[in-house]
Amino acid sequence: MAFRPLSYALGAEVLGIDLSKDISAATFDEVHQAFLRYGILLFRDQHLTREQHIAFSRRFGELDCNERSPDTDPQYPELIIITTRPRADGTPSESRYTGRLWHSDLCHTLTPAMGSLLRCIERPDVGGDTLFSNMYLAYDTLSDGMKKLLEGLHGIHARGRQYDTMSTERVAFLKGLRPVAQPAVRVHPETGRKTLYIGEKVKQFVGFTPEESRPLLDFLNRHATRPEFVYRHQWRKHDIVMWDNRCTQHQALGDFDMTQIRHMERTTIKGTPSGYLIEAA
Ligand SMILES: O=C(O)CCC(=O)C(=O)O
Repeated sequence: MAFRPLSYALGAEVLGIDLSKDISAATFDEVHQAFLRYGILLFRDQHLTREQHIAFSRRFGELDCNERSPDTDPQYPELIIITTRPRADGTPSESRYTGRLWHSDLCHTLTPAMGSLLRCIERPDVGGDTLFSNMYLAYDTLSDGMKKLLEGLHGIHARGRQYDTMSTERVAFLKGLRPVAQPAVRVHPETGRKTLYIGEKVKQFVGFTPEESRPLLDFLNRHATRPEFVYRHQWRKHDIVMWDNRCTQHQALGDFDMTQIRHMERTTIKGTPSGYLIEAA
Protein backbone atom coordinates (compact mmCIF):
# COMPACT_ATOMS: atom_id res chain seq x y z
CA MET A 1 0.00 0.00 0.00
CA ALA A 2 1.18 3.54 -0.75
CA PHE A 3 -0.20 7.07 -0.42
CA ARG A 4 0.02 9.67 -3.19
CA PRO A 5 -0.81 13.24 -2.11
CA LEU A 6 -3.65 14.78 -4.13
CA SER A 7 -2.91 18.45 -3.48
CA TYR A 8 -0.78 20.68 -1.32
CA ALA A 9 -3.64 21.35 1.05
CA LEU A 10 -5.12 17.93 1.70
CA GLY A 11 -5.96 14.50 0.41
CA ALA A 12 -4.11 11.38 -0.66
CA GLU A 13 -4.87 8.54 -3.01
CA VAL A 14 -4.46 5.12 -1.44
CA LEU A 15 -2.74 2.77 -3.86
CA GLY A 16 -2.57 -1.01 -3.66
CA ILE A 17 -5.67 -1.76 -1.61
CA ASP A 18 -8.81 -3.67 -2.54
CA LEU A 19 -11.63 -2.75 -0.17
CA SER A 20 -13.69 -5.77 -1.21
CA LYS A 21 -11.11 -8.03 0.50
CA ASP A 22 -10.52 -8.58 4.19
CA ILE A 23 -8.29 -5.84 5.54
CA SER A 24 -5.90 -6.77 8.32
CA ALA A 25 -5.74 -4.75 11.53
CA ALA A 26 -2.24 -3.53 10.60
CA THR A 27 -3.35 -2.33 7.14
CA PHE A 28 -6.43 -0.73 8.61
CA ASP A 29 -4.28 1.09 11.15
CA GLU A 30 -2.13 2.51 8.33
CA VAL A 31 -5.25 3.70 6.49
CA HIS A 32 -6.57 5.27 9.68
CA GLN A 33 -3.30 7.11 10.31
CA ALA A 34 -3.33 8.39 6.71
CA PHE A 35 -6.93 9.52 7.16
CA LEU A 36 -5.86 11.62 10.16
CA ARG A 37 -2.85 12.99 8.32
CA TYR A 38 -4.41 13.84 4.94
CA GLY A 39 -8.06 14.57 5.88
CA ILE A 40 -9.30 12.93 2.68
CA LEU A 41 -8.52 9.54 1.19
CA LEU A 42 -9.28 8.50 -2.37
CA PHE A 43 -9.71 4.84 -3.27
CA ARG A 44 -9.97 4.32 -7.05
CA ASP A 45 -11.42 1.36 -8.94
CA GLN A 46 -13.25 -0.13 -5.99
CA HIS A 47 -15.88 -2.50 -7.35
CA LEU A 48 -17.88 -2.90 -4.17
CA THR A 49 -21.32 -4.11 -3.29
CA ARG A 50 -23.39 -1.96 -0.98
CA GLU A 51 -22.70 -4.45 1.80
CA GLN A 52 -18.93 -4.10 1.27
CA HIS A 53 -19.16 -0.30 1.26
CA ILE A 54 -21.03 -0.44 4.57
CA ALA A 55 -18.71 -3.08 6.06
CA PHE A 56 -15.53 -1.11 5.29
CA SER A 57 -17.09 2.10 6.67
CA ARG A 58 -18.01 0.29 9.89
CA ARG A 59 -14.35 -0.39 10.58
CA PHE A 60 -14.06 3.31 11.50
CA GLY A 61 -16.97 3.34 13.95
CA GLU A 62 -20.72 3.24 14.32
CA LEU A 63 -22.65 4.39 11.25
CA ASP A 64 -25.42 6.93 11.16
CA CYS A 65 -28.74 5.46 10.08
CA ASN A 66 -30.02 8.77 8.73
CA GLU A 67 -33.38 8.55 10.50
CA ARG A 68 -34.18 12.09 9.50
CA SER A 69 -33.07 12.04 5.90
CA PRO A 70 -35.45 11.62 2.96
CA ASP A 71 -32.49 10.32 0.95
CA THR A 72 -31.94 7.10 2.88
CA ASP A 73 -32.08 3.87 0.95
CA PRO A 74 -35.12 1.94 2.28
CA GLN A 75 -33.20 -1.35 2.20
CA TYR A 76 -29.91 0.01 3.54
CA PRO A 77 -30.56 2.71 6.16
CA GLU A 78 -26.78 3.27 6.45
CA LEU A 79 -26.75 4.68 2.91
CA ILE A 80 -27.66 8.19 1.81
CA ILE A 81 -28.42 8.36 -1.89
CA ILE A 82 -27.41 11.51 -3.75
CA THR A 83 -28.76 11.25 -7.24
CA THR A 84 -30.22 13.02 -10.23
CA ARG A 85 -32.08 9.83 -11.14
CA PRO A 86 -35.82 10.62 -11.07
CA ARG A 87 -38.00 8.78 -8.57
CA ALA A 88 -40.11 5.78 -9.62
CA ASP A 89 -43.11 8.04 -10.23
CA GLY A 90 -41.05 10.21 -12.60
CA THR A 91 -40.77 13.21 -10.25
CA PRO A 92 -37.28 14.71 -9.74
CA SER A 93 -35.05 13.33 -7.02
CA GLU A 94 -35.10 15.36 -3.79
CA SER A 95 -31.36 14.87 -3.38
CA ARG A 96 -30.24 16.28 -6.73
CA TYR A 97 -29.01 19.52 -5.14
CA THR A 98 -27.46 17.97 -2.02
CA GLY A 99 -24.27 19.60 -0.78
CA ARG A 100 -24.26 22.76 -2.89
CA LEU A 101 -23.18 24.88 0.10
CA TRP A 102 -19.82 24.53 1.86
CA HIS A 103 -20.49 22.35 4.90
CA SER A 104 -19.34 19.61 7.20
CA ASP A 105 -21.74 16.66 7.43
CA LEU A 106 -24.37 16.79 10.19
CA CYS A 107 -23.02 20.13 11.48
CA HIS A 108 -26.65 21.08 12.18
CA THR A 109 -27.05 18.21 14.68
CA LEU A 110 -25.74 17.55 18.18
CA THR A 111 -23.54 14.72 16.89
CA PRO A 112 -21.79 16.04 13.79
CA ALA A 113 -20.32 13.32 11.61
CA MET A 114 -16.81 12.00 12.17
CA GLY A 115 -16.29 10.80 8.60
CA SER A 116 -18.14 10.13 5.36
CA LEU A 117 -17.41 7.68 2.53
CA LEU A 118 -18.91 8.66 -0.82
CA ARG A 119 -18.97 6.13 -3.66
CA CYS A 120 -19.44 7.13 -7.28
CA ILE A 121 -21.83 4.76 -9.00
CA GLU A 122 -22.60 6.83 -12.08
CA ARG A 123 -21.23 10.16 -13.25
CA PRO A 124 -22.09 12.71 -15.91
CA ASP A 125 -19.89 13.05 -19.03
CA VAL A 126 -18.17 16.09 -17.56
CA GLY A 127 -18.29 17.85 -14.21
CA GLY A 128 -20.15 16.93 -11.04
CA ASP A 129 -16.92 17.58 -9.12
CA THR A 130 -16.64 17.99 -5.35
CA LEU A 131 -14.48 20.56 -3.56
CA PHE A 132 -12.83 19.92 -0.19
CA SER A 133 -11.05 22.41 2.04
CA ASN A 134 -8.60 21.99 4.89
CA MET A 135 -10.01 23.62 8.01
CA TYR A 136 -6.78 23.19 10.02
CA LEU A 137 -5.03 25.40 7.49
CA ALA A 138 -7.98 27.79 7.53
CA TYR A 139 -7.59 28.14 11.30
CA ASP A 140 -3.79 28.18 11.43
CA THR A 141 -3.52 31.02 8.92
CA LEU A 142 -5.81 33.41 10.81
CA SER A 143 -4.21 36.26 12.74
CA ASP A 144 -3.86 35.98 16.52
CA GLY A 145 -6.46 38.74 16.81
CA MET A 146 -9.01 36.82 14.76
CA LYS A 147 -8.27 33.58 16.62
CA LYS A 148 -8.93 35.38 19.89
CA LEU A 149 -12.16 36.87 18.58
CA LEU A 150 -13.44 33.45 17.46
CA GLU A 151 -12.60 31.71 20.73
CA GLY A 152 -15.94 31.36 22.55
CA LEU A 153 -18.07 32.27 19.51
CA HIS A 154 -20.78 29.81 18.42
CA GLY A 155 -22.24 29.68 14.92
CA ILE A 156 -25.90 28.78 14.41
CA HIS A 157 -26.08 26.05 11.77
CA ALA A 158 -29.25 25.98 9.70
CA ARG A 159 -30.91 22.68 8.92
CA GLY A 160 -32.12 21.64 5.52
CA ARG A 161 -31.22 22.96 2.12
CA GLN A 162 -33.17 24.20 -0.89
CA TYR A 163 -36.73 23.81 0.32
CA ASP A 164 -38.09 23.90 -3.24
CA THR A 165 -36.80 20.38 -3.84
CA MET A 166 -38.72 18.93 -0.86
CA SER A 167 -42.21 17.76 -0.11
CA THR A 168 -44.31 20.13 2.01
CA GLU A 169 -44.35 17.61 4.89
CA ARG A 170 -40.57 17.53 4.93
CA VAL A 171 -40.25 21.31 4.84
CA ALA A 172 -42.67 21.54 7.78
CA PHE A 173 -40.66 18.90 9.65
CA LEU A 174 -37.34 20.67 9.09
CA LYS A 175 -38.74 24.06 10.00
CA GLY A 176 -40.02 22.61 13.27
CA LEU A 177 -36.55 21.50 14.40
CA ARG A 178 -34.55 23.72 16.67
CA PRO A 179 -31.29 25.12 15.31
CA VAL A 180 -27.96 23.96 16.70
CA ALA A 181 -25.09 26.19 17.80
CA GLN A 182 -21.55 24.88 17.29
CA PRO A 183 -18.25 26.36 18.49
CA ALA A 184 -16.55 28.33 15.70
CA VAL A 185 -13.27 26.72 16.73
CA ARG A 186 -13.11 23.06 17.71
CA VAL A 187 -10.33 20.74 18.76
CA HIS A 188 -10.01 17.57 16.69
CA PRO A 189 -10.50 14.74 19.20
CA GLU A 190 -7.83 12.50 17.65
CA THR A 191 -5.10 14.90 16.53
CA GLY A 192 -5.60 17.59 19.19
CA ARG A 193 -5.29 20.30 16.53
CA LYS A 194 -7.62 23.30 16.38
CA THR A 195 -9.90 23.70 13.35
CA LEU A 196 -12.24 26.36 12.10
CA TYR A 197 -15.80 25.00 12.22
CA ILE A 198 -17.96 27.27 10.13
CA GLY A 199 -19.47 26.98 6.65
CA GLU A 200 -22.18 28.37 4.44
CA LYS A 201 -24.94 26.81 6.57
CA VAL A 202 -24.03 29.14 9.43
CA LYS A 203 -26.48 32.01 9.39
CA GLN A 204 -25.33 33.98 12.43
CA PHE A 205 -23.32 33.84 15.66
CA VAL A 206 -25.00 33.37 19.02
CA GLY A 207 -25.51 36.77 20.64
CA PHE A 208 -25.20 38.65 17.32
CA THR A 209 -27.83 39.61 14.76
CA PRO A 210 -27.67 38.02 11.29
CA GLU A 211 -26.71 41.44 9.90
CA GLU A 212 -23.85 41.83 12.39
CA SER A 213 -22.67 38.28 11.75
CA ARG A 214 -22.68 38.46 7.96
CA PRO A 215 -19.41 40.35 7.33
CA LEU A 216 -17.44 38.03 9.63
CA LEU A 217 -19.08 34.93 8.16
CA ASP A 218 -18.39 36.15 4.64
CA PHE A 219 -14.74 36.73 5.50
CA LEU A 220 -14.35 33.32 7.18
CA ASN A 221 -16.07 31.44 4.35
CA ARG A 222 -13.94 33.20 1.77
CA HIS A 223 -10.79 32.60 3.77
CA ALA A 224 -11.54 28.90 4.44
CA THR A 225 -12.13 28.17 0.76
CA ARG A 226 -9.11 29.98 -0.68
CA PRO A 227 -7.85 27.94 -3.65
CA GLU A 228 -4.64 27.02 -1.83
CA PHE A 229 -6.65 25.31 0.93
CA VAL A 230 -8.82 23.35 -1.51
CA TYR A 231 -8.70 20.06 -3.39
CA ARG A 232 -11.10 19.58 -6.30
CA HIS A 233 -12.09 16.00 -6.95
CA GLN A 234 -13.05 14.91 -10.46
CA TRP A 235 -14.97 11.73 -9.98
CA ARG A 236 -14.47 8.47 -11.82
CA LYS A 237 -16.90 5.61 -11.61
CA HIS A 238 -15.98 3.25 -8.71
CA ASP A 239 -14.15 5.98 -6.77
CA ILE A 240 -14.64 6.15 -3.03
CA VAL A 241 -13.65 9.36 -1.31
CA MET A 242 -13.52 9.34 2.45
CA TRP A 243 -13.30 12.62 4.35
CA ASP A 244 -12.78 13.69 7.94
CA ASN A 245 -15.67 16.05 8.76
CA ARG A 246 -13.84 17.31 11.85
CA CYS A 247 -11.10 19.07 9.91
CA THR A 248 -12.44 19.47 6.36
CA GLN A 249 -15.52 20.85 4.71
CA HIS A 250 -16.86 20.20 1.23
CA GLN A 251 -19.17 21.39 -1.49
CA ALA A 252 -20.78 19.50 -4.39
CA LEU A 253 -20.63 21.54 -7.59
CA GLY A 254 -23.53 21.91 -9.99
CA ASP A 255 -21.07 22.03 -12.90
CA PHE A 256 -22.78 19.39 -15.00
CA ASP A 257 -25.74 18.64 -17.21
CA MET A 258 -28.50 17.85 -14.72
CA THR A 259 -30.37 15.78 -17.30
CA GLN A 260 -27.55 13.24 -17.05
CA ILE A 261 -27.28 10.74 -14.21
CA ARG A 262 -24.95 11.47 -11.32
CA HIS A 263 -25.50 8.80 -8.69
CA MET A 264 -23.53 8.68 -5.45
CA GLU A 265 -23.99 6.68 -2.25
CA ARG A 266 -22.66 7.74 1.14
CA THR A 267 -22.09 6.17 4.51
CA THR A 268 -21.63 8.44 7.50
CA ILE A 269 -19.58 7.60 10.59
CA LYS A 270 -20.98 8.98 13.80
CA GLY A 271 -18.97 11.62 15.63
CA THR A 272 -18.87 12.75 19.23
CA PRO A 273 -21.42 15.14 20.82
CA SER A 274 -20.89 18.82 20.04
CA GLY A 275 -22.89 22.04 20.31
CA TYR A 276 -26.24 22.82 21.89
CA LEU A 277 -29.83 23.44 20.85
CA ILE A 278 -31.06 27.01 20.77
CA GLU A 279 -34.54 28.49 20.59
CA ALA A 280 -35.78 28.90 17.02
CA ALA A 281 -35.78 32.57 15.97
O1 LIG B 1 -22.37 14.75 -4.06
C1 LIG B 1 -21.32 15.19 -3.62
O2 LIG B 1 -20.32 15.36 -4.29
C2 LIG B 1 -21.21 15.56 -2.16
C3 LIG B 1 -22.52 15.53 -1.49
C4 LIG B 1 -22.44 16.08 -0.10
O3 LIG B 1 -22.28 17.25 0.10
C5 LIG B 1 -22.49 15.18 1.02
O4 LIG B 1 -22.55 13.96 0.85
O5 LIG B 1 -22.44 15.69 2.16
